[in-house]
Amino acid sequence: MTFLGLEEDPQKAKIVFLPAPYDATASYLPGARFGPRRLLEASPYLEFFDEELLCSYKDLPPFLTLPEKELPVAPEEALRTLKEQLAPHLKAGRFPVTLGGEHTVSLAPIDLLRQDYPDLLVVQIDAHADLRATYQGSPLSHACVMRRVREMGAEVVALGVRAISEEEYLYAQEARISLFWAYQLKKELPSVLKTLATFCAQRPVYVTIDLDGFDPAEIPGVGTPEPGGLSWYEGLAILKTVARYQVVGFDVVELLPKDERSAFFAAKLVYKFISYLFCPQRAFPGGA
Ligand SMILES: [Mn+2]
Repeated sequence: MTFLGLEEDPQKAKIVFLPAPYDATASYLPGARFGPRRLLEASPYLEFFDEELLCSYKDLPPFLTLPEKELPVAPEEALRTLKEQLAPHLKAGRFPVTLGGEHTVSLAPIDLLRQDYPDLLVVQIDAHADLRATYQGSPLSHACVMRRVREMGAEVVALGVRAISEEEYLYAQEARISLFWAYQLKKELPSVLKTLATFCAQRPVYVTIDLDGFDPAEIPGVGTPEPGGLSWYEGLAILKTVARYQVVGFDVVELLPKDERSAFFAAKLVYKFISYLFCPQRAFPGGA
């Protein structure tokens, strides 16, 4: 199974898709392990021509979709397996796109990329801060993932957050994590994007997209649907802004594909972001 259902030539590939079918620490609704497969299955049904950028996959660098590997239940072992699978492709200079799976899987590409980009900035789209020290007894849980990222030394900017514990809030202040609440994005998106751009201009950027950052009315197929999330176009405005800078990888996680439209939404989001990053036209009508 390949992204967009295309025939791929591994020698030529510049963009690599890593399926990460993992949901062992899911707390509310399990099933994100089926996310990568459903996203890939939906992807051939996308319209390949992009009406905004006036380009298609033929204008983009060639893709390679890695085979989906069954992952061990223990998170540290699952992460090790993912890193082993991805590492040779990073060495070959390929741009990594990780498809989740629960949010914990982001630690694999981020850990690897930090070796090449020690000053990495991680831009997070998410309903939750994911800054707990531990969750249900585990430090390697979807609810702790961004705390682990911060502890690795990466700067973190989170957008769309609307569910946070007091502990996480205090940690975010102490660790100087920039949080842009969902209500702020709704009210003052242009000024948030301006601030985001100043962060991204300074260092290489990794983007982690937890699909629950979007509104569950648009994408109900997530593990923890929080009301009041980003619209499709608000999310695209964020990705367009970030795409103007040095993005070195991204992931789309927490797809819990219990309906068709959520997998389609996720597949289209992946295609859109890749197009923003790599389409040579990058016309960006409407401004970004
Ligand atoms: Mn998350």
